[in-house]
Amino acid sequence: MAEVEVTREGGVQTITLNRPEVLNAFNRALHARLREALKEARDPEVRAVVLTGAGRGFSAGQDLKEFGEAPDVSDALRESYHPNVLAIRSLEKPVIAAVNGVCAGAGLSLACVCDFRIAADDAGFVPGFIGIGLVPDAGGTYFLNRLLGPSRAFEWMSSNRRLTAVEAHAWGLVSEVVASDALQSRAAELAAFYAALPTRGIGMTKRLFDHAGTATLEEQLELEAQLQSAATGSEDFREGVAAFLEKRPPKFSGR
Ligand code: LHQ
Repeated sequence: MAEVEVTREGGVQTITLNRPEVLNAFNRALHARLREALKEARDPEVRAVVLTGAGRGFSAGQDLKEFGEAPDVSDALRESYHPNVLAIRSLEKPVIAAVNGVCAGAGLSLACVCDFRIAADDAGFVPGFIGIGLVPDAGGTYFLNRLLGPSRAFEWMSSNRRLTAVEAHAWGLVSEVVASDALQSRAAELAAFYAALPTRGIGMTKRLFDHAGTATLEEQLELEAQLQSAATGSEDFREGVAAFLEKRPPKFSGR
């Protein structure tokens, strides 16, 4: 059985973490397969990605059995988690986390690396790290700081409190809460919606918001100007303007 399953439906690639017997905890094989899946997602025909989990968990974070075997945790993080975190951020298309169940530790970090999250009504968000004396990793402090603000992020991460999907929605951590049995169809519907939009423009919007996290106003204005110039060179820009002038719906190709 593959540790990560990949399916393609039109312009949507769905990546399913697939170790349900351990709530999709990350082991080396899962990291490696996720890396391949994220490479496949670079295909220009893929215009939106859904990341989800098999069974009743999204991911319970690091596999604590395998962790015991790691000689050096910092090297393990650099070699296994970091490339996948960076691969998601550098994908120039939306990556939607469909949080189907419990989401803990580095699994929570990974969900927060995605562009946005929707959750099943019975999903739970568990910091995990401090429960075993660790600090948040795999980008957890970077993204939670931005999503929740430093005070709320610190309070939550250090308390190890389990958050319900409804609370996560109230905090802005997830953009939608869906009945558990409707989660995958809603994720597919949302991803298909994004896959029909001007993908290059969306990819560059993602880059701009990432850049805004650390840039000065002058740097941000400059990157906006450069990427707007690139956007005006896209086929989708020409199609968007033509459709507007011809008073018809646009048909974007993603090019
Ligand atoms: C698991 C796991 C798991 C293995 C459930 N591993 N089996 C750290 C260190 C080094 C390098 C890289 O990065 C990291 C980052 C991290 O992610 S640290 C945080 C690691 N994660 C955790 O500490 C969470 C541990 N899990 C839990 O606290 C609970 O399982 C949660 C709250 C997630 C879910 O609780 P329940 O719904 O009650 O499920 P369960 O505990 O019964 O788990 C179901 C099965 O999954 C069970 O196996 P079993 O054979 O007894 O049925 C668990 O042992 C297994 N499992 N998490 N991380």
